[in-house]
This record gives sequence, structure tokens and C-alpha cells, in this order.
Amino acid sequence: MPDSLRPPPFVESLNNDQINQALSELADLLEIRGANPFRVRAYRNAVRTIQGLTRPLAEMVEAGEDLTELPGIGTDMASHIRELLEAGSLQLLGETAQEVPRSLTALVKLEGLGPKKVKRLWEELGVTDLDELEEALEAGRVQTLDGFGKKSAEKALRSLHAFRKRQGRFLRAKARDELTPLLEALSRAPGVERLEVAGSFRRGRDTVGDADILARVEGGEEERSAVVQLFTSFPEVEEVGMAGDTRASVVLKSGFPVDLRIVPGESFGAALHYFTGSKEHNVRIRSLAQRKGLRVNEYGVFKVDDGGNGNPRSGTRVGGECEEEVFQAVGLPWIPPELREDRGEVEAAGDDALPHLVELEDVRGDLHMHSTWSDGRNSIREMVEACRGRGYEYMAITDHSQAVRVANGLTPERVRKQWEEVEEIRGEVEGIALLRGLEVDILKDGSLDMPDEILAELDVVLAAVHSHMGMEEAEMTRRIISALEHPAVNILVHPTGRLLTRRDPYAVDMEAVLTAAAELDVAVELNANPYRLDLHDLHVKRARELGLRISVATDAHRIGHLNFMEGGLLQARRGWLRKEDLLNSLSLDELRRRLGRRGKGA
Ligand code: DGT
Ligand code: CA
Ligand code: CA
Repeated sequence: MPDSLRPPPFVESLNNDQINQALSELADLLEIRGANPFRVRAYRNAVRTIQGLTRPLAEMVEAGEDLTELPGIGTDMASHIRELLEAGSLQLLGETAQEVPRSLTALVKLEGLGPKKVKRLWEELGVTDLDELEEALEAGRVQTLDGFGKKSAEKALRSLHAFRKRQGRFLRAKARDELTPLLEALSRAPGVERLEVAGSFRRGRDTVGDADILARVEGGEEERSAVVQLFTSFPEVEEVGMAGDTRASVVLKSGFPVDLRIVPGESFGAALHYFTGSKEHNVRIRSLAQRKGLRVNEYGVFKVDDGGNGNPRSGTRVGGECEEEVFQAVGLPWIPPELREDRGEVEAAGDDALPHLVELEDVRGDLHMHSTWSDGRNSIREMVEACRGRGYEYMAITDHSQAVRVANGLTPERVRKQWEEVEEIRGEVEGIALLRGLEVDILKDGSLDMPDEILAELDVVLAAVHSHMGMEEAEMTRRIISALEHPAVNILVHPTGRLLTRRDPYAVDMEAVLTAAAELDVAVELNANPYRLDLHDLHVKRARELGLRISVATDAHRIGHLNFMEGGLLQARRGWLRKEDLLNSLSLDELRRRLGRRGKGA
């Protein structure tokens, strides 16, 4: 947690529930670690006592009452409570979380899994969070452990999905995978003329809360109800929330909620605009309309010549069939959905200054990927063939350096060996330039995990943080900037370390990092892995303002991952990037010149 978010002492003390949450989390972690059962029980007892209290602990402490007089509260527990009230956090919890991944506590709460089972999943299968558990369950690996039958695995999967439902947001890429077969089934229904997924999905957000599908259906009531019927009976549907004549909502088995609306042709554009949002963007467009005596809503664009009688469909219809008409009505050009967040796009459109957003054709190469030399699944040759198949002009193989042991990172000797293979492949393959790259680990003190002689001979050096992510913000910021100061570094990759739905970004002052990168002429990456999408959109926009070049790269660990590029570009567009803001839109010559500028003497 960045310091700025930590509650200042005594200003707003934790309430009893929050204290309980910390103590139970600690109990879970200790139990997963295999701590003395008496010790674990002490925490659980304290939690039970606190649950039964009728007064805030903060008040009792302030009144000088002796907490050890409460049943189940000893001296240790009392001092934990005081620490929580004073500091807002518990040092022991932080320390324990260094040993046992905090994300495991979410597993403990699933039906059929207690701390003991979670401990085994962690130790024997390497499961550390819900996503990994889901993977292990679906691959049938959990069922192979002693004491985990088919029944209990099914139970765990069901309760995991239910948990997801509560938790709320889904990776856009997962949502897309779930929507694809559904859209395909719907598109085959008689009368279906057009299908669009609106909402945050269309705006290209990294995660989505639900899907908002719009359908245009030719024909009459019969066709419409057949579409609704098809939608609600789709095999992946777990639960039907509501099903009317032109609307239905369902929840898929994964917990992902999907809405369907059947919209008449004359309103389709207006509905598409309305349901694409964002809410903030819509508010801006509506108020522009009002000033022109118009009403814009999901039914269309209307001239308010009815004195505003409250009927949303009254007045003279002046548009609504396509989105352009909505924008036209308020005197604006069409705005790409990725920009519709009220982050200046309405003003830019008004000044005819919308950016020409980057597209897939602008991408000439991929500058971050792994091979079997470290933790990738495909050989360099296979990666090269796949990149060539995508029509790239260049690519870089960027395996890990040795500090990243779990990824079989390369020693200097292995780097040199890898170059021999690179040389061989260069001789064999035509039509694509294979760059010698490396994803160098930024060590705790900000130095790089590779000798300078090696770094100097690489075509492209990526720098990344993979360890000690719990540092204080100021220290982490210094660590990263000092790595960027090394003249060999070309690109700071996955700059915040976040893993969507799994891990928060580490504490780091991104404004300072981006400013330093701009001064030092280092590029930053927008990592296109759907869990990362790191930089996030606001930082992408800021990086562009600072004049940085951005490398949109897949970090592919297998051939299939090269397709992440598309999702990365959506996020690039959300960050207002144009072709000329990308590093990997440069021609090979321009790229080489740029990479060589920093101390590699090329
Ligand atoms: P999500 O699903 O949480 O990722 O985000 P969205 O943007 O898809 O939001 P959602 O599904 O609640 O609604 C879809 C769009 O419908 C939203 O972007 C704008 C529009 N919309 C929904 N409710 C309202 C509202 O109360 N006022 C206005 N102006 N627009 C709304
Ligand atoms: Ca939505
Ligand atoms: Ca919705």
C-alpha cells in the first residue's frame, strides 16, 4: 500500500470488522504455513470475542481499558490490536505474507477447501491464487492429489465461480473468449442483422463488469422471442436473471454476467452510443445536445419541439440509426470508443484534434518474448517462424537473466551460447530481422543482473523488476530510475508489476519514473499480456504527453501469446497513442538507430 493511502494514526482508526479481518487473515496465513495449532487457535478465539463486542475497540483503548480482561485476548493479542489501531496495519501480517502468498487466503474461503488443503495445493501444485486454482482444477491436477476426490474438486470449482461473481470484474480477454461462441450462436438465428458488444468491452477496458450485447433483429415478435430464447438457453448459461420481449440478462457458468437488448434499426446507433458509454462521456454529449435544443438518448436524437413532455421518444426524430448521427447532431466527428472516458476527447473532437489512433498494421515487430532458453515453451526458431507469419519486419528474443531463477534465467555464459544459435538462425531465415535481446532483472539496489560487456553487445535491453516488490515507494522509485540510468537499458518493461485480478501494482511513483525515462531517452513498454496490460491507460497517455516512445509488446511465452498484440493495441488506443508514439512502428533502420543511441555504440 502506498504511504499516502495508509490511514494516519488515530485519525480514523480501524473498526472492529477491519481488525477482525486482519487477525483472521493472519490466522489463515499462519495455518497455511503450518504454524503451531494453539497459536492459530488463539487468533481465531480473539476474532470470535471481537465479533461479540458491542463497543468499538478503538473507544475501549482510548478509554484506557485493559483488553486482556476480555475472554480469549492475551497480551500478544492486545498488542496486535493496539498496533492495528495506531498504525492501521500489522507488521507480523506483512512479514508472514512474505512467506505465504496473501492471495491464498481467498482459497481458504472456498467451499470444500480449508487451510490444510490449501497448504497442499500450494506446496504440491504450486497454486497461489484463484486463477491458478481454476487452471489446476480444470486440468484435472487437483483430483490427482490424495484426499481430493472428483466431488470435492467440483465443489471447489463451483464455489470459485460463485466467488468470482461476487468479486466483480473479469479480464477483457476472458470475456472475449466467453462471448465468442455465444455471439456466433446468436448470429445464426433467423432475423439477426447485427450484433455488437457495447459497454466497457467495446471501449477496450482491461477488465469488464458485464457484457452489454445489442442486437438488431428483422421480422416480428416471433423472431425476437426466438433470439431471447436462444440466448437464455445457451449451454454456458448458469442462471437467467430476467427474460422479456426485447431484453434478457444471464450469468454464465464462470460468473460472467451478460445482458442482451434487441434494438430497432432506427435506434441502433443511438443505443450503441448510449450503451457503449462511458457514463461520463454520455453526460458530456447529452449536455452538448441540450444546448442545441436536442435530446440524445438510447432511442435516438430528437428535436425538443414538444415542450419536453417527459416522453423520451417524443419530438421530431433527427437521427439515431448510426453512431455518426449522434455525434453529428452535437457538431462533432465520430469518436473512437476507446477514447470515450471524458478524458479530453470531447474537447479534442470539438477542435478537430482527435488523434489518429494506432492500428495493427502500424506494428512492425515485437520486442519482448521468451524461448525455451528461459521459461518460454517454444524454441527461438519456432518463435521466429511465428513472427514471420505475422508479417513482422523484426523481433527480439528477450529471455530472462539469471536472478530470475524460477524462470531458468540466463547466465552470461548462456547468453553467449544463445547468440551462437541466434547467429545460425539469422543465416537460415529470411524476411525478418532477429534482434539479440535480454530481459535483464533490476536487482534490489537498482543495478542490472548482467555484466556490462554482455549488455553492450545486445541489440535491445529490457529492464524489469521481478523481486522485492514490497519495497517502500520512494525506494522502489529510486531503484527503477537508477536502472534506467544505465546506458545499456532501452526499454523499461511491465513498469508497475500489476497482474489484473491477481496482484496490485507495486508502490512506485510513476510520474517520476516516466519523467526520468523521458530525460534518459529510455522507452517504456505497454505489456500486452492480458493479465498485465502494464502500463495502464492513464500512464500510457501521460507517457505520450512526455514524448516517450512506447513499445507495445506481447511478452510471449509461447507462439499463441503473440496474439496478445491486439489487446495491447486496444489499451494503447485508450492511452491516445498514434503510430508515431510507438517504438515498434519504426522501420528496422530507425529502430536500430534509436536503440543504439544509448551507449551501445552501434
Ligand atoms: P462495466 O460493465 O462495469 O465494465 O462498465 P460499463 O461501462 O460497461 O457499464 P455498464 O455495463 O453498467 O453500462 C453500460 C453503459 O450503459 C455505460 O457505459 C453507460 C450506459 N449507462 C448505464 N447506466 C447509465 C446511467 O445511469 N446513465 C447513463 N448516462 N448511462 C448509463
Ligand atoms: Ca458492461
Ligand atoms: Ca451492463
